[in-house]
Amino acid sequence: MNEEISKIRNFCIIAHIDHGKSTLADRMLETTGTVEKRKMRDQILDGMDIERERGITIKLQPVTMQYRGYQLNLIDTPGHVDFSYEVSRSLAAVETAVLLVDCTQGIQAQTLANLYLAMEQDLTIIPVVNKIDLPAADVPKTKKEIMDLLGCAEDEIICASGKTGAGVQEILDAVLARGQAPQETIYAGDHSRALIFDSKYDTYRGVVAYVRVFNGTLRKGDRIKLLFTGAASEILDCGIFKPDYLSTGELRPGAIGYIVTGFKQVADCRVGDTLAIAAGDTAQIPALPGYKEVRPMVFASIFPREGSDFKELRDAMDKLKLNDAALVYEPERSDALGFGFRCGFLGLLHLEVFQERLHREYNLDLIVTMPSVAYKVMKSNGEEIVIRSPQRLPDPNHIDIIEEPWVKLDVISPKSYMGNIIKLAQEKRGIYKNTEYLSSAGDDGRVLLHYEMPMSAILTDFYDKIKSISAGYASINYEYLDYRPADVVKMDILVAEEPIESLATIVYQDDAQRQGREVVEILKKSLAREMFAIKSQSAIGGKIIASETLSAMRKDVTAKLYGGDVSRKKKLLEKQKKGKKKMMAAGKGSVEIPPDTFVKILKR
Ligand SMILES: Nc1nc2c(ncn2[C@@H]2O[C@H](COP(=O)(O)OP(=O)(O)OP(=O)(O)O)[C@@H](O)[C@H]2O)c(=O)[nH]1
Ligand SMILES: [Mg+2]
Repeated sequence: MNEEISKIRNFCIIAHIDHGKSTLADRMLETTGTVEKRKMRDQILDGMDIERERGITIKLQPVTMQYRGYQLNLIDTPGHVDFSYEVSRSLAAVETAVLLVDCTQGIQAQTLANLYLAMEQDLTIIPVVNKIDLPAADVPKTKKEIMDLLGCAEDEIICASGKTGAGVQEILDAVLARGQAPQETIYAGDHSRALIFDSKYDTYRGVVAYVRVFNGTLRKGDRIKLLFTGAASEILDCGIFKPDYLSTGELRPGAIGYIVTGFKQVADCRVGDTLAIAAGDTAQIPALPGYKEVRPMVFASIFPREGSDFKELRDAMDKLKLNDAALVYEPERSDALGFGFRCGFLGLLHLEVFQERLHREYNLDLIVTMPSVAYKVMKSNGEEIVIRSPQRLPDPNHIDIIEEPWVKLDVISPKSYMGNIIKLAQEKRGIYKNTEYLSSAGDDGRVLLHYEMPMSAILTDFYDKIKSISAGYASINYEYLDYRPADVVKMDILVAEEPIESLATIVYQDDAQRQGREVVEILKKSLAREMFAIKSQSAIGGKIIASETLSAMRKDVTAKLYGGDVSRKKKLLEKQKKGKKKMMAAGKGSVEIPPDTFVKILKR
């Protein structure tokens, strides 16, 4: 191994959401003098506005630091379950994972999920008990949980605080001492190769690839070829993250950095692809192991509010897709809403964030349909189709069986909330499998409950409910399991007698009445009063199952006419009546459905 590569350490920080990854990264950036004091701010690696506003990490973020003569390449990762693809892609670029556990919370569902991802990659795990400055800190108990989980010795666990900076040097030293240096993978050829683990569209630089170099050196001006897409170009510039782009002109073996690719089409540059320095035939160059395809869990359609914005929407989607590898989409056309895209997401937060990015970064005004899982339909003629949108559900007479996706659900909770959780899971059609005890820490120990559950239940309010019945202590993780038969029907929603396509959903037959009621009640509350009464209705197969009416606002047009002139008063009232008729006739255009209505309906 050459001298230089032995002085590199690549590592990730992984943890459950909010356990303090980005804050700890701040302290590392300070300790290593990577960011000037005056430029420092909280969670500096959370660069996007949405990340800062919501206080959560959404995107992985690499940064290069110098420490005791070593080059440390850190990747900060998100903790929320919807962004776990960011974590798994980061893990493939590093040798070491610093696993944080907030000592007021203990091991949570994503602690486990992310740890298992790191173990699959054979990474060195450095366990850290974090937030030891908090009054509610329970360090011994958290240490015990970690030892039970990893089978490690107590003195391998580092105690730290991202608030006070305690333990930060110790963690960095452990990354140097316990973490492996990157290895140049051995293979017969001598081409330089790098793994693309993320990418981004930059207004000035165009398509930028985030890479981990596995063999050789990449230099500005080199001809490059992507082994999967076959796209060829030239390195226009390359460098490292400080955390802003810092041009270095070359990337050495083992390094993590960025490459300005010169690709004209964003589709050319795919995460998981191998970037090789080569011109001409590349058939003899083996590709690096890429990534598993992600399986979208939630589908919703996105339409521009103004039909003329469709091209802008398509362009924005392509660019955002480059920075959001978990997103899938295909064009769609709807009679009521025009041209748009059917999109697949990993969860509701993913959908929310994507929608918000389209709005903020591309200034697009959108209509988003009610999110839904993908159903499998066996038609009576034997044909099997996948339905990702309620609109596409065939006529019930032509359906033999509908199947819905199920997930394997893990819930971690203090023992005392177990009863509440079991009750909630039952209401959501969950099937209880078994319970594991996380630690032998007596009566206040915590449990890991295993369930199987329809994915649609988790899509709606499950996460919020589980938080509220456990005083915020329980956490969940889930993964796709299989498809199972479901007795479901399409429920239409009508406002002012007009079907509102974006609000149609697929519901359980035995629950349709209740859901239909709830939706019209929410609509009644969220619609703005008009000059005419607005009826909201739920319907199944053309049959109204629930209805609510929001009464008209009666503008008193005659109020200003005191006394006298009866004929004028009559005329004015006539005019008002006509106005009402006109508005009613305007149909769907006349009643505004507030954009947050679907979130209210989902989270009812
Ligand atoms: N008291 C105390 N608070 C901390 C510490 N570390 C983080 N916090 C707070 O915990 C919250 C979450 O911190 P983040 O650093 O954003 O957590 P994260 O793990 O990066 O969160 P995600 O990236 O969204 O998963 C913030 O309000 C921090 O101020 C710590 O060591 N002590
Ligand atoms: Mg973070």
